[in-house]
Amino acid sequence: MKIFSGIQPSGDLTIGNYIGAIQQWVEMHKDPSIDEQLYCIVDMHAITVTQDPKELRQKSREIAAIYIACGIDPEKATLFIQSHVPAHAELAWILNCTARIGWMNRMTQFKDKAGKNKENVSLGLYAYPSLMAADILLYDTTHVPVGDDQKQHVELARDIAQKFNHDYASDIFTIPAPVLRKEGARIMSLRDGTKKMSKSDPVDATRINLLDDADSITQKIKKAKTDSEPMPAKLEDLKDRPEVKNLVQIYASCADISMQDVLDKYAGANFGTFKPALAEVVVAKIAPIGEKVKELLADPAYLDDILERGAKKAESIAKVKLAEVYDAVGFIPRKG
Ligand code: AQP
Repeated sequence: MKIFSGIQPSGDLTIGNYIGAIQQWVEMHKDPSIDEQLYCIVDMHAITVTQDPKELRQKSREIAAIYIACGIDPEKATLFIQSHVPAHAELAWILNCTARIGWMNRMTQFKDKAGKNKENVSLGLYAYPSLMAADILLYDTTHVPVGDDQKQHVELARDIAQKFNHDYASDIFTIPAPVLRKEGARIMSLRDGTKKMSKSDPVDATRINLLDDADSITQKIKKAKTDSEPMPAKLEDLKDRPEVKNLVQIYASCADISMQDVLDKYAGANFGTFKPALAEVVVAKIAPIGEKVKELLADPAYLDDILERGAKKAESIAKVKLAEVYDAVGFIPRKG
C-alpha cells in the first residue's frame, strides 16, 4: 500500500483537518501493510485563491511543524512542499489534457468556492482537481486518506488515471482509492451544522484551530450552536440535530471512542454539562500540539532540513513516473 495526502497552507489548520485527515495518517504509521507514506504541503493548491505571499511562506512551515507535532514521524513518512517538486505541475498539465470539461463541471468544491462569482475566480481553482490527481498519481498511490469533502476529487483522479491508461494503452497509473473515517469524516462549523468547518471561513468562531489556546477552545465550544433538547441516547436521534451530532463527533474523535459511547455517557444531560466535558477532551488533545509546534518553529533549520530531504525523496520517485508519462504521450526526451 502506498499513501499520499496533503493539506493546503491556506489558513490556520482546524480540528476538521486533524480529525478528517491527519489523525488517519498517524494511525497509518502502525499499519505494517503500508510501504510508503507521503504527506505534502500543497502550496500550489493554496494559490488557486488569493494568498498573501508572506503568510503563505509562514503557513507552509507551520503545517510541516503541525504534521510532526500531531505525530507524523519524518523517519516513517516523506514530508515535503509541493512546489519543491516541479513534476506536480508538469503532470498536472498532461492531466488537464486527459480530464474532460464535463467531469470538472461536476466538482462540488468548485461550485461551493466559486459560488455566484464563477466568472471571476481563477482558472486554477477550476483546474485544481487535475493538479490533485497529479499529486496522487505521481507516486503510484493506492490509498488517499482524506476528509469527506475531498472524496469526489479522489474519485476524479481515478477517472483521469483510467482514461489516461486507456488512451495510451498503458498501465502507467495505479488507480487510487479514497480512505475515509467511519465517524468524523466531515466536521461541521460550530455555528452551522450544515456547513463544513473550514480553515478559510472568515469567521474564526466557526472553527477550532489546532493552534488555539485552551481558553479560546473552551469559549468557542461554549458559544457553539446547539438546541434546547437534552442529549439523546441513540445515534438515530441525532439525525435532525446537525450541530449536536457534530459536537458528539468531535468528542468521540478526541477521546478515541465511538459516538454511541459518547451518547451512553451523556444521554439526558444538558449542554451546560456536555460542553465543558467536550472542551476538556478537546483541550487535552489539541493543546499539546500547539506547544510542540511552538518548539518546532523555534528551530526552522530542523524543519527545512526535513522538508529538503522529503523533496529529494519525492522528486526521485516523481521524476521516473513523469518520464514514463512523457514517453507515453510522445514527447521526445532531451539529449544528454
Ligand atoms: N471539516 C472537515 N472535516 C473533515 N475533514 C476535513 N478536511 C478539511 N476540512 C475538513 C480534510 O483536510 C484535508 C486538507 O484539506 P485542504 O487543505 O486540502 O482543503 P479543504 O478540503 O478545502 O479544507 P479546508 O479546511 O476547507 O481548506 P480551505 O478552507 O482552504 O478550502 C483534506 O483531506 C480534507 O478532506
